[in-house]
Amino acid sequence: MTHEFDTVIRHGTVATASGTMDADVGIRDGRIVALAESLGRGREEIDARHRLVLPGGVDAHCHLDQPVGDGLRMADDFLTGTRSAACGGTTTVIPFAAQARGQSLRAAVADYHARAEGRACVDYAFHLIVADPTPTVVREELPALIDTGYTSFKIYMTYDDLKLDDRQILRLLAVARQHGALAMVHAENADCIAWLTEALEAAGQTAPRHHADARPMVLEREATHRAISLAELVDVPILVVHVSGREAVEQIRWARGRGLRIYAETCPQYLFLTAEDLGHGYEGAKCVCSPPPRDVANQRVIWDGLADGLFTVFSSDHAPFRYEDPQGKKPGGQEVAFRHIPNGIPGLETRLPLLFSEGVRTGRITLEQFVALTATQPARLYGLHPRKGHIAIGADADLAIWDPDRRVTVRNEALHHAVDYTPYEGMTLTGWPTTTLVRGQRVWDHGEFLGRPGDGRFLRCGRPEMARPKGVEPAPGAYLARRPGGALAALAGRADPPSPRHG
Ligand code: DUC
Ligand code: ZN
Ligand code: ZN
Repeated sequence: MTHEFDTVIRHGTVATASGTMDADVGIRDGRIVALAESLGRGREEIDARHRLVLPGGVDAHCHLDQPVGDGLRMADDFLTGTRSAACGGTTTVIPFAAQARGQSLRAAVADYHARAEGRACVDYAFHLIVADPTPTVVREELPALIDTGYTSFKIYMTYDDLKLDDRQILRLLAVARQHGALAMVHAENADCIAWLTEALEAAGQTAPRHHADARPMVLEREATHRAISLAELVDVPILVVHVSGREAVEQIRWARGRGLRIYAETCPQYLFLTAEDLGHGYEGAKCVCSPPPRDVANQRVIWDGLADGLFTVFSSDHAPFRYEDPQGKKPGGQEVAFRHIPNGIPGLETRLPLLFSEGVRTGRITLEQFVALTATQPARLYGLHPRKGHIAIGADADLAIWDPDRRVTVRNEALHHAVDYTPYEGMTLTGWPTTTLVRGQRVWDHGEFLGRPGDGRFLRCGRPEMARPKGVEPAPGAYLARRPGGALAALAGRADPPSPRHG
């Protein structure tokens, strides 16, 4: 008997970012080749009656096997991290190839490829982290990497080993503009954090809960405003990552009101955790992340931003450190002062079920918004559309089949990451993916992980359409940048000239 398709997913409700339909999905050679009320036979048939068929999630912000130094180590590598992603309905991840100071950006990328190859179980692309924007990096390495499919990079405004000053940020934004990349910004004011940390330590206030005291919202607000202003000067879009609450949201709304292309990301920790979760003795270290979780009123602001379109993407910011681990939240086996606790919480597997249960099931956001925030828009924003994050003819058959009524109480022992806790332990959620397919292959099916290390493919990202400058009523910086061989281009790679003298 001949089959028209490799696989047919039958009788499901197919949801995209623009609507839902009752349809069969026909898959051949790893791609979606037909969508119709009723399709011919497939070699494999999946019954999706009473199920939702969604694009597999695109988690555009997660950290896997990223070198962190200081004797610390991330718990998840590309195998355990992507396994966990697949079991939570995510089919593409975009973690970070991080440059260390003094390291070439190309070397950082080569090292990161070696970590992923042969281990990833879902498809992956890389963002870059630029920590050392030397003239060679800015003039040669970064443009060459953008050309070859690494079209987004993260800029830090905090952390001593990563932070860049405004002039360095401007240079990188000019490169993003010139070469069509998207800059992502971690917006917190480093000097203010350092000052508050010193004061808290002097007062003996070193418990994990003081991590939140050292990073109040005003510091996120200031840095967000500054990042927006720098982007306006250069006339280039940016994405503000992991927005935590009202103060940063207000800055982004203000920027949008001015017609600037400022995109925003938020994460589960800002919907489901508060600063009080840092307050249970040293166990609070489990919820140490930056920016820190805020309070219930700020959670509402984030929900509003998801519902009204302020947020472009919803990512996990999975940054996995084990709690009972001398390379994790207890460095050297000790309960340490908050400044030494590695930042980050796990969330790759729970990202989608949390938002589905508490967003879609409660009516806070629509199913279409859910798909847009978790799959379609991340793919667009990072140059993976229309291949990823979308159900359409020709797209990769990356799909998650959801039981929208399934009740699951989150237990870390049932998750598939290598972290020894989840901040969401004991939450009961409604809705969970029963089956996940990557390019037509089942990687998660009714409680069983079926993926194979090495089956995940590296994705070269295109230049994102959303990263295009406005090019309207340009700021002076933009004018300079647009001229062929213009002044801003020339400045991009220059070493710092001496500062003007005073007096
Ligand atoms: N920023 C991130 O994006 N992830 C983890 C920690 C941090 O500060
Ligand atoms: Zn960050
Ligand atoms: Zn992160």
